[in-house]
Amino acid sequence: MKCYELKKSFIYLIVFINTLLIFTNSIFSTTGKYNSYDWKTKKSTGEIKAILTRPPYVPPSVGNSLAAKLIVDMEVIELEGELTEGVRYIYWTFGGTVPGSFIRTRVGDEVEFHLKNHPENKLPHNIDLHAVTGPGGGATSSFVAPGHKTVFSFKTLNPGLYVYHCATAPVGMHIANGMYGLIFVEPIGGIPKVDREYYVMQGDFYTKGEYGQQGLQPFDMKKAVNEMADYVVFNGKVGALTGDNALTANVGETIRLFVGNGGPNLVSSFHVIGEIFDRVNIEGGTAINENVQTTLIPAGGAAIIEFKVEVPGTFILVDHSIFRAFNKGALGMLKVKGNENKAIYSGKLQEGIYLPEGSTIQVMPDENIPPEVASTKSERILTGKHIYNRTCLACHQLNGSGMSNVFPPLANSDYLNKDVARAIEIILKGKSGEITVNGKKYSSVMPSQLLSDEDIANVLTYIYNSWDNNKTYVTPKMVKRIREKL
Ligand code: HEC
Ligand SMILES: [Cu+2]
Repeated sequence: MKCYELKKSFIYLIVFINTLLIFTNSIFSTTGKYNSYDWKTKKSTGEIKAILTRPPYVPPSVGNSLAAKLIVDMEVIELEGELTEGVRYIYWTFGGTVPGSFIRTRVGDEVEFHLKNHPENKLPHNIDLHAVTGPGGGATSSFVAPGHKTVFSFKTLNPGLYVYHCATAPVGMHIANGMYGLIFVEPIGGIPKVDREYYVMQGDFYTKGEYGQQGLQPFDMKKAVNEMADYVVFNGKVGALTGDNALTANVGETIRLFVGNGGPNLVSSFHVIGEIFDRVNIEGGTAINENVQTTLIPAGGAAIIEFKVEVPGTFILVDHSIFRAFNKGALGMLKVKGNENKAIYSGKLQEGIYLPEGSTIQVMPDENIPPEVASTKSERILTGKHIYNRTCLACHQLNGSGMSNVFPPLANSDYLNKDVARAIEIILKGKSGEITVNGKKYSSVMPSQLLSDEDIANVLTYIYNSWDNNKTYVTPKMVKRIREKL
């Protein structure tokens, strides 16, 4: 009897200690900010100021901490920025960036949202968060004129990755100018830890001038209504995720991409060249699809994408509506460093890099095209032009103009004109690493081109004798000599 009582109280003690441990753990651990707890109502009274991050960064996980009152402080800022090199645009932003600051919260949080409209702004704005259960997703309560602020609150009922955006008339125009971002509501207990998390959001832009037309470009309402986008970009501008701005990772790491699509019009066929998504939270919800090549992200929608990187190289993020990627800017990069794994990927390419689609032309021998014979300089120029259009144009663009931050120009290129042997070598071997062309840095990948000596001589003669280059005449003999030395 006595023994039994002792055992019972011992069990009580254990249970008590355990409960205490669990409480202190959830109150003090993970973020270290949850330090108020109302013992009567058994609710956290913690008021936490939300950590907001600019793209491509994501705030730290909130893990399995208790729900709390989360203060989100966001400012609407209208500012001039660069859509691509030499093209200025007036962006309207949540927090000064496109997409707007990333908000991370958890199910059960009471979010107190402070929206400020900077006094120097010209227009009123508001916010509609898809994570809100309530009229207008908050839009009806958050309309705010320049120089004012508004506060409203909501409870996060559903976990998931949600888009937020401005919903002030004309709604399409506010979104087209960059007023969108993501809010992630973690499920109870949090989500599995990964090595790296990034924030990527697609958007389409409509300008008075065509793609690349220089100067300050006003918004074009007619093109927007007709859904004729001039730019389709990740994170607000061409090249926001290329070159020095590329996302980075190491071999063996697991990456989680929080990908949204602000639209206003276009649906994204999101794809990473050379990777397969191990897991995708479809449309940002709870359902997980596995082993996905391309995931559809609706305008005003999102997806959580996870994959492990097994081999080094540059992996290209695209909207696989592919002209958008190569001609309108929807192209980003994930640079993975580490040791090669020949069992998973080996090939004649350097660093195990997967060829972007634009270059499949070179890998397939031109079986159906009879070889064109050229013996004079002018014949080489003519033949070279056909080779250029088939082989190089996809990247270096019409008239050798290149694409800012991604593909260097061949027109009037100081780099090209300085050294013929080097140019021949680049075509034979491909090129990666940083180079400077006409004062601008490029750090990208050109795959080797499977062309004959004859073809290389012709295409280079064409390029050297076009677009203000220095008129060098390249012969098959010159190419042969360099090929033999490689
Ligand atoms: C898949 C895209 C792609 C294709 C196709 C391609 N290039 Fe390139 N090219 C690049 C990139 C990217 C660079 C810069 C590499 C770097 O940053 O190190 C480059 C660099 C160059 C350069 C040196 C830089 C300059 O601007 O003078 C030359 C010359 C060149 N390419 C010629 C060609 C020719 C000729 C062809 C066709 C036979 C061709 N390229 C096909 C992507 C491509
Ligand atoms: Cu607005």
